[in-house]
Amino acid sequence: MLTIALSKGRILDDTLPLLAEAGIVPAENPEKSRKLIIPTTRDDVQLLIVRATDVPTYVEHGAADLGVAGKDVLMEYGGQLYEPLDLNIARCKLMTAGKVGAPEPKGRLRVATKFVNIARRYYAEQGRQVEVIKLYGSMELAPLVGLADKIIDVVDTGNTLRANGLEPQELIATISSRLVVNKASMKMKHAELDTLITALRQAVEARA
Ligand code: PRT
Ligand code: MG
Repeated sequence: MLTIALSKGRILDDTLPLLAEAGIVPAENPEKSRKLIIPTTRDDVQLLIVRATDVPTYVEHGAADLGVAGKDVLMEYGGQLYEPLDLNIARCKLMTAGKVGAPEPKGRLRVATKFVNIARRYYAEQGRQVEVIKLYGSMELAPLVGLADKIIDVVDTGNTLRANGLEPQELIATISSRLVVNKASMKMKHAELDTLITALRQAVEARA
């Protein structure tokens, strides 16, 4: 059995067509089903539906053999995972953002984000003193109410920033979703995984 961890929303939407080209189709619609383990048209493959930020955890611990996660989530997680394939989906940018026209604060910068590890690393590399404030969502609010000077978040169109009077500032990384594979599975199930990864790679390349 191969178990694949996926999150609902944009990653599922963009991954299902690639899996279909590799011959794997869910037996029921994961977006509508309340089930968290979804069988597929291949009786040796099942899907686990988990939160986007939990995908690396399921894969690293071997509860799933493989999964799909944004590079932002992987950079924040750290951990020991194989990352054999860039699926080139759910593309966006990881950026700093602040209030439009706000002057660069002197001294210690307050940065609100759910990406606390990335934030600490980024500002440490610049030798900049920061206070990192952990949030779980609605990061755009923080500079508006004086909780933070800046945020770090993923940006696609930039509409969410603009709607809140914020502007993108520094680019930290360009992001896409990656296939991640458990290290022990890569050894124990090498033939099956190799076939699947090759099929997915061909599906990705056929689109480029
Ligand atoms: O929603 P949940 O809290 O469960 O987790 P999540 O937000 O991490 O998951 P999900 O499904 O929203 O995102 C999964 C992955 O998609 C992320 O890890 C990114 O790699 C990638 N991705 C691509 C994005 C976006 N584009 C994106 N635009 N993730 C989030 N957004 C947010 C953005 O922060 C903003 O709030 O969508 C909103 C709209 O963006 P704009 O710039 O188009 O306005
Ligand atoms: Mg989300």
